[in-house]
Amino acid sequence: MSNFDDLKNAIIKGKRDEVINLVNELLAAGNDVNQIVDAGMIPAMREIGERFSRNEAYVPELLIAARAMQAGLGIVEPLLAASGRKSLGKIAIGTVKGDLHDIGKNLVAIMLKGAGYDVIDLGVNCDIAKFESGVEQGADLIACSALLTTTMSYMKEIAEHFKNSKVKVIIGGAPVTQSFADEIGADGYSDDANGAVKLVDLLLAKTA
Ligand code: B1M
Repeated sequence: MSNFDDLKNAIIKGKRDEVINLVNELLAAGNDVNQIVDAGMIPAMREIGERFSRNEAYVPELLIAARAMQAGLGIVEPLLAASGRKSLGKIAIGTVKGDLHDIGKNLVAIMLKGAGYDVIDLGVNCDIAKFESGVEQGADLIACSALLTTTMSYMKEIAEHFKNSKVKVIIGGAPVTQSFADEIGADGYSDDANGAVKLVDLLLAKTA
């Protein structure tokens, strides 16, 4: 008989097929889909994120866990939508204009999803109009990623564009720093995917 801890551990270890079997077993046993997500799946991504922050797990482990999480989410997502589950908030994430790097952005997106947020993935090469489209779809917060020193400057335009709106803007990516975030007036900065989740928790709780 499977339980939520088995599911959590299977996600952390990145055992995709086991995750699919466990989610199906838990559903077949009559468990509520929200409970499966809250007790098995979200804690797994929070845990792997914490390990990543403590340098006890690295990008490959995070990607493998994310892949296993995605497999589980693929099964529960239609059921969650039907259950009327309330999300913690909606985030539009994208890599900024001129920049095609998306591995870090995808990690941040999956961690946010894993933490219980609705995520609109706008993809790469996103200009302000693209981020605006995320806001039109109901995003409370915009998360921007940049990997190039030549593209991070565009974050200033994004921060300025949303300055007088109620939408929060957070930034991240290898060349980005807290002092750059302060300088351009972004609402927050994180240097990794787990930190991005904590930042969003803080910013959206403050505005709730
Ligand atoms: Co490019 N590239 N690349 N590249 N690339 C870098 C970034 C570079 C540092 C390599 C180097 O020269 N040493 C360099 C940038 C130099 C600079 O600007 N100072 C560089 C360059 C120059 C280029 C090209 C210009 C090369 C060329 O064509 N001449 C070109 C640009 C294309 C473009 O974007 N217009 C280019 C192209 C590519 C590939 C397409 C080949 C490929 C990208 C594939 C893809 O993403 N689908 C690629 C790759 C893979 C890299 C490196 C090797 C790895 C980047 C990566 O994925 N890291 C990179 C060198 C390096 O970093 N060692 C390099 C892993 C990822 C998990 O980390 O994205 O930092 P990262 O994300 C982290 C955090 O930063 C943070 O969380 C993540 C998880 O911890 N984070 C956020 C990221 N976004 C966040 C958002 C947040 C919060 C946190 O909130 C909003």
